[in-house]
Parts: sequence; structure tokens; C-alpha cells
Amino acid sequence: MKRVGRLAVRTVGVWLGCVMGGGLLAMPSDGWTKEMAFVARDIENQQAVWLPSEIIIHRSTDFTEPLMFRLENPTERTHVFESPGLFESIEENGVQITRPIRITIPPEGTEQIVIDRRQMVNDATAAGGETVTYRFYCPLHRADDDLGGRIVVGQ
Ligand SMILES: [Cu+2]
Repeated sequence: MKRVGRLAVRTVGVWLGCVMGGGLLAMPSDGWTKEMAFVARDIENQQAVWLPSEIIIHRSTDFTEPLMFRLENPTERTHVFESPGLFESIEENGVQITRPIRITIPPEGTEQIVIDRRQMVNDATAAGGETVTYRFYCPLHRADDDLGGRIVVGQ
């Protein structure tokens, strides 16, 4: 949660900068960030999944705001949220860096991460008009044949 606190401060700072630069005084009505929630669920055979199993992100609207994932683990086991190809943006020693998304969430824990949208934009651009799909799952508890959930980035 420390991480999130710092990021929130940064976001406000950037936003205030924009407000002063643009001479606007109105507050945006629906906040500054787009947050998507995922919840860990234990299923049969000691396996676990992240729900919802599919999330659609629209390039035209969702890329206009910072994108955050909230990862909730209401279960009694530790789970990991891994999504190959997606990166989170974090601040480390005052420097903004990105790293692959592989987040460990303890029992009854919640984590918030900021998604590195530049990577998504690059992937979407490379795909032209096609959609881009990223998978996500818990690497500790997924079945061998389970591809996991899908994040689909469309137009
Ligand atoms: Cu797990």
C-alpha cells in the first residue's frame, strides 16, 4: 500500500500541473484513473482462478486515463497474479520503472498496481486493427491445461 500512496501523490501532482497549465478549475466528475478489479477464487483440486475471466479494454476510451488493477485475495491461501506481456509501472528510489506483472497477494490481502500503458499502446499499434490478448492466472495453482483469464484490448 505504500507504493500506491506514493503513486497517488504523483498522480495528483501531475494532474494539478495540467490544471494550472490549462487554466481549468473544474474537477473531473469520475476521477483520474480507471480501475479494474480482479478477485482470486479457490476452485476444486487445490486450483485457483482470477475472476472475472475476461476483461475488455477499449483503446479509444480506456487509454485516456491511468489504468490500475486492484487484485483482491479473499481466500486463505497466497495467490499470485501473473500476466505475461503486461508490465506495471512503479517508482523505485525516485525513478519510474516498469517490470513484468507478477504480484504476490497474501491471504485476505489486496494490491493495487499501475499498468504501463505505453507497452499496451505499442502492442496495439503493432497489431494494427486487430485485438491484442494478454493472459492472466495464478502460476502457483493453475491446472496444466488452463490458459487462464483474458484481457482483450480492442478498438
Ligand atoms: Cu494461487
